[in-house]
Amino acid sequence: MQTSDRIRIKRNVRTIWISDVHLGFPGCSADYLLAFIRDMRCERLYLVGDIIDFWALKKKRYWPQAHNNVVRSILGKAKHDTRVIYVPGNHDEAMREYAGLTLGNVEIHDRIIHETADGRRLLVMHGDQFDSAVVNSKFIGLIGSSAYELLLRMNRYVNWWRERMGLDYWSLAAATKHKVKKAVKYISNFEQAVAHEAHRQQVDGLICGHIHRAELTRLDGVTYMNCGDWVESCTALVEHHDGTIELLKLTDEAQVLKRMEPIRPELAA
Ligand SMILES: [Mn+2]
Repeated sequence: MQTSDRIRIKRNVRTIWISDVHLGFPGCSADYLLAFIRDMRCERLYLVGDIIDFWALKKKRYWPQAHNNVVRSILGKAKHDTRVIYVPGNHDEAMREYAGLTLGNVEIHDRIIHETADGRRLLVMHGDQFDSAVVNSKFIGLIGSSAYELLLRMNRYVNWWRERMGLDYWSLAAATKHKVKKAVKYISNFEQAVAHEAHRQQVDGLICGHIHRAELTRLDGVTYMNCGDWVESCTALVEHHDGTIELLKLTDEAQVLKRMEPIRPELAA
């Protein structure tokens, strides 16, 4: 059965956010993603990091045709009527050096604020920036202090260490299976750090990825949205033309997991 026969969406939306695609990693569900991208029309497509998995490619060269097709499909959208914005993550960190540039119609930003049709301001970033704080719950207690700010600035060294130790998101996936308590603590620390950052940046919400756990919820007065991933969950966030945001899961049919109505629909274009 062809993947394209199974997924029929044909939807026109204002914005799509996807993250943690991990092209170059054998676990990437490239066929599903391709079907999703081809069936959606959008004005803006945000690639919220870990799109190409350079860590996996460094270990083993793996790049099947399906992964080329995903890249071509995205570049094709960028060439025509979609504004494509690439916000790199830790697995494609090299792209961060090119923040501010537009390569092949793809804009690269380290982080960027998206304004919804109903006027909400959402900060879009990958989320690995919080790693140094979330790995240990002692650090999360430092939120708001100068030690916490320093910790976040030191994060690139944490990533460097993680890459060399061969630690990546799988440590979380493994933790979920074997040490449920620890994983729950990790996720709640991550969400707390996200909410804090949203307040600090004075935005209405934050969209990220990184922990491979899709979410759309209110937290400490801000909206926390996580794109999930295209390794296991096959999820995406979409914004409709009135500012409604939905979390979609690609199964046989696109399934709406969670939905957030526009706050001020009268402002919607
Ligand atoms: Mn990541």
